[in-house]
Amino acid sequence: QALLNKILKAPKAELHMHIEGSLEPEQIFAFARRNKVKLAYDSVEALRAAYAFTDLQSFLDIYYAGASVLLKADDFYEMTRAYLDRARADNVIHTELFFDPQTHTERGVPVQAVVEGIEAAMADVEREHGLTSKLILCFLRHLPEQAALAAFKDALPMFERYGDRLVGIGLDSSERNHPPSSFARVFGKARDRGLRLVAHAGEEGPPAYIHEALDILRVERIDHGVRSIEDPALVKRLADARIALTVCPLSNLKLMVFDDMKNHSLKTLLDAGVAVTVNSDDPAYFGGYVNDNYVAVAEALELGEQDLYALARNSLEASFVDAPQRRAMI
Ligand code: ES4
Ligand code: ZN
Repeated sequence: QALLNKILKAPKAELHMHIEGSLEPEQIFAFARRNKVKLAYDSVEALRAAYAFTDLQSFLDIYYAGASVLLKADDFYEMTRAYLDRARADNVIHTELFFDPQTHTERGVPVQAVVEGIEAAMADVEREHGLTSKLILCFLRHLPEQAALAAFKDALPMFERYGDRLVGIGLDSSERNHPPSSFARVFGKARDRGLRLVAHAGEEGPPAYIHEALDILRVERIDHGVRSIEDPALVKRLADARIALTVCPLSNLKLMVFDDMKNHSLKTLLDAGVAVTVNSDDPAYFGGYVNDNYVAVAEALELGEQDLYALARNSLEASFVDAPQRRAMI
């Protein structure tokens, strides 16, 4: 209990958080009313009752429906502000947020409104409370690479204008049958511009997708990566190269990547020397914010003080902050 208290209070970074996944059902209904967007659910309770997922796709269908209520820069501002205020309660001192521009531009919302709203909330919270943050633009892998290339081109002015904060790109959405190698060109273009690179891999997809993300996309961190456990040579590679995994335990449980938290690969990966971090993914949908994720693995996997300290420290070390800030944080 004292140990859990310590980890709740420990300064930490959250590195795998889809900002659209922070929308609570109450917020979804409030935005829907305000923006006159029709929802397929009659009430907050009916929507929450639909949060019974069997796999990644069953979640994504509801997640994209939830995001459909976001229309104006103010909506993105309020959503981001609410998440950052919630993160402060968990002693998050730095966060790197994902957003999915294609989810919004296909509904006619300009990428400018999306980034402007999110960025303004980040700037305000940093100024008011010192919580620092960065933004990572994710491409939807269930769409063709052509769509990602178009989204990247569309967002280039955002990388110019908000370069201090909008630091990189990622790859998310349905993993099965959508290998990282399909996105080699767009990641190459981002790399040429000096952007930071991450990708979801090894959540539902095979360890081979993690190898592809490293070898072909040349990413610096792997989002999830929990199925690396099936490939001992890969585990050694991740440990030797200190490639961080941004693991999301409650997400993995809700989406049935593991049938029981006691069977989660986090502790085995940590013991093998992999730079594992703990994150919330889509906290409004998966039943917990970042501290809830620490508590869930601490209890199920009987983590000790060393383990918990390593997880929090890894999160600060794996972040994309510059060296002076990193030294000040650790
Ligand atoms: C996601 Cl859990 C997860 N996996 C892949 N893509 C996503 N987008 C939002 N949450
Ligand atoms: Zn994710």
